[in-house]
Amino acid sequence: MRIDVVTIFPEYLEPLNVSLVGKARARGQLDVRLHDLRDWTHDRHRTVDDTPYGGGPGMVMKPEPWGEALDAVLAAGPSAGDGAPVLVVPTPSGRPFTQELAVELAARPWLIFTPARYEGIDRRVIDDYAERLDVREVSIGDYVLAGGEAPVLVMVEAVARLLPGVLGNAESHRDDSFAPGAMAGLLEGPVYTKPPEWRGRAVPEVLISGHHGRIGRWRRDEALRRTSTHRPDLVERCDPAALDKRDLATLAELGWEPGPDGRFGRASRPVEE
Ligand code: JAH
Repeated sequence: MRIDVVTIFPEYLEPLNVSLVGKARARGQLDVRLHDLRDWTHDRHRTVDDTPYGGGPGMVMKPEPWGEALDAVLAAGPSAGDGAPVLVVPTPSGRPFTQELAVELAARPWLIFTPARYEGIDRRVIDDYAERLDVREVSIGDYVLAGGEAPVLVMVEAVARLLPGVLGNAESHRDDSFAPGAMAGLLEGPVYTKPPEWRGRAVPEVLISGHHGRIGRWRRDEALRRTSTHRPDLVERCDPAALDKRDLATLAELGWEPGPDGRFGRASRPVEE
């Protein structure tokens, strides 16, 4: 896979040289190219921002450097026919970045990321490239950062680990909480390793029992408990058909019951008018 990133802070993306992504690059599984947006400015101060039309706080990224940068990156990309790029624009006003989107992006041959700073990029840039490219405005969560570089690090790692041959067996992704179908969209429960006792805390007996049936059941109950506590929205969204009798009993103990719509709700929820 080829990934281009256009940014005014290429040094912010140094972590792409490390660990899983760095190794994938060293092995030739991932070709990441960083570009300094200021290389496509023409004034003494290498200006990339200007005041917003209509007034208001902050600055907006000028369209011309982005247009020249993206045209140059597109012209220097993998040979035509190898597949059109997806343009990924991190923004707090984007669609949520999910495991599903990571899987979709991992199947594409070429991604171009355009992390902004200030109040974002002049709208016309996104609108212009959306006429020619698959453009995805994406948010990695409901908080505001100082720019899109950290989200690029997040998204590149989420995508890179899905590429063929990047993850070793020890870290295989079958059981990822958000892997489609893994645990019916549940969060993973706790994990333990040696020693069997640490600071007076024992590893749950069942995990040392060797009873694989009981272990699987215990893990599923823990996953349900954790999901109920941390992500009740995932329980509400969960397909009851993906759950067995024991799951339903555990959820009932946690205060959940299937509603008339077949979805889960808290048992004592008020009846809707
Ligand atoms: C902030 C440009 N979803 C997290 C996120 C993504 C992007 C930005 N902030 C938060 C951002 C300033 C300028 C992008």
